Amino acid sequence: MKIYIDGKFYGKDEAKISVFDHGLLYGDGVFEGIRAYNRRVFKLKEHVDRIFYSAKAILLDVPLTREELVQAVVDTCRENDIQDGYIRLIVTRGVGNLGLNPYICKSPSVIVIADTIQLYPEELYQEGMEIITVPTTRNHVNAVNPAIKSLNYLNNVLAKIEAINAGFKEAIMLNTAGFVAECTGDNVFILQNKHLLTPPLSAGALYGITRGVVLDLARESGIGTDEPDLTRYDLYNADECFLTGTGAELIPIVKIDGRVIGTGKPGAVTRDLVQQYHSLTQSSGEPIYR
Ligand code: PXG
Repeated sequence: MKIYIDGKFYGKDEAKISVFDHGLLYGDGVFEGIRAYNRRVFKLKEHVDRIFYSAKAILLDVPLTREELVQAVVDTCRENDIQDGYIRLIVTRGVGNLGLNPYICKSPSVIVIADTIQLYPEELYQEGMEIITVPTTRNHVNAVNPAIKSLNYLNNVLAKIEAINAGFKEAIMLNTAGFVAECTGDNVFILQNKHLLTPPLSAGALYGITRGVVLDLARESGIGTDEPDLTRYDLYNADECFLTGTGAELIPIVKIDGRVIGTGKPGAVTRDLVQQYHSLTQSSGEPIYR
């Protein structure tokens, strides 16, 4: 495995950053999780745009242009002979001292890792997954805005721990007002009266790339979409439910907090969107090999 750090490639054991990097000391940095399918990087421009937006929000200057960042990702995939894979793009604040002040850190680092990922077992994609809501509240938008894909994921990690300790693989997080925000690493959708609904970004959700693709696919199929505030009641009474994420793709949800969703099987609209998403991932993206 070859890992990209600031323009050079290193073997897995040699790919290291300083213990004084504020990415490690304070979670001060931003990242992206990206997928490659069929020798192409899916929605690469969208991921690069989002890391620039995340960086802007934390006053971090990405040391490369958008074009150079695209190139770094593609080069890392090629260096690792990637056909299908999962890519982690990271920009850290860089080396500073033990104080919080980020302005001490003069050169942010760019890291690209190309690997594989399997978030959930295949059978759950067929049968649907059961999830719960957890006590840990999603970060308030005026604290660390969940729209920022920052290296500080403790809010999500705490919720994930609560899910796993209770015997579940993913958790729904509510915001400080009690509305549904998102899951620890996935956005959440429901189908209600033939309308596809997902929480608004203001509820404290990441502007998921997969979320955006699914909203587009639904509209193209003539399915109405909306982004209203949702409560747990809305989830429990949904006709269908699924989660979206780069790693998870679309995964059907059939039970939430013990309530059976719809028929208890993945719904027809969900299954149709899964099909459409798969064909899109197979047929589009930034080519790795010319
Ligand atoms: N919400 C959050 C909080 C995320 O971290 C998504 C939604 C889905 O966004 P995209 O753009 O991928 O459709 C994410 C991204 C994991 C893991 O191990 C998940 C993500 C990132 C890193 C790790 O579950 N999901």
